[in-house]
Amino acid sequence: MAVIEWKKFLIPYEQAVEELKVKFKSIRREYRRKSEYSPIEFVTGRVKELSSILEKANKFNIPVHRIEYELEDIAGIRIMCQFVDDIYKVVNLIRQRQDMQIMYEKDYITNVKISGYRSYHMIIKYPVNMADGVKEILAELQIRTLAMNFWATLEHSLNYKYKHQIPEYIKAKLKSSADAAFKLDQEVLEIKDEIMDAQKLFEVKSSLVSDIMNNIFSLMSSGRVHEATSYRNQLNKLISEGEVIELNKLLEATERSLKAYGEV
Ligand code: 0O2
Ligand code: 0O2
Repeated sequence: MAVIEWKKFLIPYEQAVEELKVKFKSIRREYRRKSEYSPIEFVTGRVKELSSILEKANKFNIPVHRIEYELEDIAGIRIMCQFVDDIYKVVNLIRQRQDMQIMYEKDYITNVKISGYRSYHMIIKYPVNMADGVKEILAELQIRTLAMNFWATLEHSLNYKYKHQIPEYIKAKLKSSADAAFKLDQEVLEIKDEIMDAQKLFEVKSSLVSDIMNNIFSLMSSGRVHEATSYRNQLNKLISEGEVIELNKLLEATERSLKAYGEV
């Protein structure tokens, strides 16, 4: 295939990656809007480099016309979770979707790879609406914790540097760091409720602060500078150490002030 043909070949994959990133990021946004805990921490995506596509096709003896059917990770999405049990929540969310079809799943969390690699993979068929019709492509979803991602990223760079011939002493270090990442995932799972409470508290407080600030701006813009300044000073005192109950009281006070002047 000529370069121009390759560029054309990759268009639906590029579109699929963009769309899937938006879709998974929206799930996170929806949870946050509802002030609920999101099993998705962040999402990344990429289209495989042409050199890597050709390298993999060569390795597995895949002829050019079969690449789109046999190379499943030309479009790749990575979904990062904070905790191991979030991964299975995300897997279930994906299983319920109507806009993608699961071809098969690979659970490298239960079946850890010899390298120490852990992650949950799902190969999906995804329809892309192109200018001249629908094109179905294959995409790989990798779902993993932050610790799994940290390890896989380091190991991937070392494999790249040593062209898959990592020296034994580095391999041994990688193996023990994979064990450490596994232990980290297990230990944080034990304090998941504590961590979730802390994160929720942070969300609640920052939402209160932003509502109070909005009210202060409204007071300010309607010329009640004195009142606004007084609330601003009270908020400054509460921002670092204030409890939710105190922030709530301040929010109510600013709302009363606005109501008194018929602004809400
Ligand atoms: P925000 O505001 O940071 O939440 P893009 O095209 O930029 O949307 P792309 O090209 O995949 O997405 O970018 P990239 O650099 O791969 O990162 C995607 C998102 O993941 C970005 O957020 C990064 O901030 C976030 N990200 C990357 N690495 C980490 C990490 O180690 N921890 C956390 N928490 N987030 C990370 P957004 O979507 O731009 O939005
Ligand atoms: P990239 O884009 O560089 O990440 P394989 O037989 O392993 O070549 P297969 O059978 O198609 O590939 O799928 P598999 O084993 O499920 O792996 C697909 C992808 O999972 C890999 O893509 C990696 O992203 C990731 N992966 C699998 N095993 C490992 C591992 O031991 N370490 C790390 N860091 N990542 C792994 P590619 O092809 O490497 O491409």
